Amino acid sequence: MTIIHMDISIVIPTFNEKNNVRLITTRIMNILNREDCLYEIVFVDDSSDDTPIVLEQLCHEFSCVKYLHRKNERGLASAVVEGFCHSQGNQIIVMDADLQHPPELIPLILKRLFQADIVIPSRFVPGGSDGGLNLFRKLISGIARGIGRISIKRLRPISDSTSGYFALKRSVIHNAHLDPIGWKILIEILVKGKYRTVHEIPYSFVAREAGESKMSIKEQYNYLRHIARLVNNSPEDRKFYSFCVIGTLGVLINLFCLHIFLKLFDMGELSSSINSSCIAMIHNFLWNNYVTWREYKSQVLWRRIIQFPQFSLICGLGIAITTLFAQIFLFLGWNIYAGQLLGISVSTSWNFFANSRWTWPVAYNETNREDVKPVVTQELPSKMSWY
Ligand SMILES: Nc1nc2c(ncn2[C@@H]2O[C@H](COP(=O)(O)OP(=O)(O)O)[C@@H](O)[C@H]2O)c(=O)[nH]1
Ligand SMILES: [Mg+2]
Repeated sequence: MTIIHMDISIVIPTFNEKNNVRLITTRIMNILNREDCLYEIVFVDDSSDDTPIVLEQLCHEFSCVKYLHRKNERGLASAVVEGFCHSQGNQIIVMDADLQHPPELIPLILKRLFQADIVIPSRFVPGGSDGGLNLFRKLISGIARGIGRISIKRLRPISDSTSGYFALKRSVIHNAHLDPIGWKILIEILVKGKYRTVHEIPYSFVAREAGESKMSIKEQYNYLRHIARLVNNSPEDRKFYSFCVIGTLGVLINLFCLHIFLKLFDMGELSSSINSSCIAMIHNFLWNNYVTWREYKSQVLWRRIIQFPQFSLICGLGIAITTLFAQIFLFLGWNIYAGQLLGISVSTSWNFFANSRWTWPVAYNETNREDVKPVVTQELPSKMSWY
């Protein structure tokens, strides 16, 4: 038996693309037949129209074409995962069937895939454009990308993390449990994959000529669910949100206790304020110890003893930072609420950083060890003059 060593798999999800699949196949073949490589084009199809018939014809005509038809199943991202399982190439390129992703970029993508683990043709690096989208879609897509970047650390340096056009070495997804919701398979790979380097290439997203977009409001909702699930499963991202939620709860508890001490116990203002702050601080410490940094509780006794005073000291400095901002704004004749708000943002970041660094130091070390920060590079448009 001869074992065929496949170099490249092009995975293409399709839903009702009968007028596009032949075109995309011939354009890819025209390009890859010029390269010295063994390749396959794998369509994963959920269509309810005649697309499977055209795909069947293509399979008979060209040995490099394969297709898989899923009955009663939908989902772009899950189709791509299925494509990963049924393909063999060491290098995988994922692209849409509707020619919005120019196949002419493939040679450059493959060249860059020698140096980088993941290559992303991007609409948002200098030289790229998302001209193929209308203004409303551009706005929605921008907001979606922004939410992803704010929520998930690994997406932050990537300019086009929602791109449907990307390439990766198979080793990136080896042993990764890919379980995406909806459409955006690339964010799943960027969060769960094993990689060191990402390279972005500018390209122009072209307008669709045949067929219509299947993007819907439901898919935007699925995207938010997907982001929420990824955050929940990623300790490095979950920690900060958990810290903020506990901090907000702490403020409410602080105000509630202040009210009780003043009105029910008739205590003085100063002692009511100090007592309620202490209660809130204990509340925050316990929750952070058992939830935010739950994976990193120290086993060393002396460290456990000094943890609470350390936490209080750091948070005390945080209160001083907030007060300082409010006072500076007041001094400059600006709005004190704006100053307080800015102070809260700065002190929250300080509290989180300092407690990660000193109160739960194992967490800090672990985070740094696990999180070998991927290097993200971008192609200079001048290098692409041939394209
Ligand atoms: N297998 C599969 N492919 C899909 C599904 N929805 C969309 N696609 C394909 O995914 C690609 C991108 O979809 P498209 O509607 O062009 O999205 P847009 O470019 O964001 O407007 C196209 O090749 C579609 O045929 C689906 O549910 N299953
Ligand atoms: Mg499209």
